[in-house]
Amino acid sequence: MKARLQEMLDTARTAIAVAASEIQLQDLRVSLLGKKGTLTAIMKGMGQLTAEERPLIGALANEVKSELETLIGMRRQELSDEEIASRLEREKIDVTLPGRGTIRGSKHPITLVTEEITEIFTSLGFGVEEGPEVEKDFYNFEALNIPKDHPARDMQDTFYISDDVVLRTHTSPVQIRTMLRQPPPVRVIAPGTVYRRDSDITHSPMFHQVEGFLVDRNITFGDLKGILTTFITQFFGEKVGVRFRPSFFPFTEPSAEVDIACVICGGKGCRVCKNSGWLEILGSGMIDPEVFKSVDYDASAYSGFAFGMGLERVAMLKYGVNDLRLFFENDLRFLRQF
Ligand code: 2NL
Repeated sequence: MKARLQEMLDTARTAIAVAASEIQLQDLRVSLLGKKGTLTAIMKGMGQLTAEERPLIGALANEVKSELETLIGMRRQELSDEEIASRLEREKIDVTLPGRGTIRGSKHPITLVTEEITEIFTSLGFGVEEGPEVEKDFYNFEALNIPKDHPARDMQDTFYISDDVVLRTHTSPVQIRTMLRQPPPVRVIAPGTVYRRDSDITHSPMFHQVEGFLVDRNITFGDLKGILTTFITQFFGEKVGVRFRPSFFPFTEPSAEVDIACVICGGKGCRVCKNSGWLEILGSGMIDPEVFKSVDYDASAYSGFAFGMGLERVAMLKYGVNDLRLFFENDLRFLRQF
């Protein structure tokens, strides 16, 4: 029995040393030391031993058992350490790697100039109004003293929805609605999308405008010049040259177009300013008494000025964009630059 115990110990040592997993080790433990295991099987022979041999073999069996338990415990610890080490290796992350970063969009240049213009005028006390893009003929034309036979009403320029409904050709109808809603004093700008039947390299059938007006007692052309000069110098820079040039609009009298010194050549003359040294950026004037009549304002007690500008043009000059179509193509290589 002693030899069998010794032999079992030797075989078991090797088996424990090569056990490749904790499950294998557990199975091994059951087959060696369990109720139906090798050790139990050997000990069944105890009955045949003499009274002197029995305690010796019993002690030896206990030693074998306790040695195997120690070996199994050590091997279990080894396997568990190996598993932890291999998981640490497999699941290693480099916390110093840079993050992937969030891809951020950017604002469209037309949005940027709209916001900047709005900021300048609100700081001068103007409110901001919006209105419908599909308009009654009355708000778009009639109330603005644009008579039925005026060239601006020509089928070539206006999108007609029906006989007396159009896509607004400017944001003036927003201002007419504002005046019909509230009495003077009032100062408001109206940014928005407008439509004209015009489509070539320099005209888009849908484009953007900001119009504005101010009505109060004793408003003069001096107020118009002051407000618009303040706006232009804030928008294009303190040093930019500004000039007011007589013009005509059916809804203002007198009327003036406003030019800035060419932002490309500084006034010397170039292709962009067609060698004049000046760029037109605004139309303006003192609101015609005929318009006041349409909105029931008392023209003998109140006066006011109004102005309008095209945002694509302003954005082209401000950002040095040389092709109008870039604003409508939504090419990300263009849009990402703003
Ligand atoms: C231009 C010219 C202008 C106005 C717009 C206006 C509005 C009302 C009454 C009187 Cl409700 N006038 N708007 C006045 C003068 C010029 O725009 O060249 N726009 C791009």
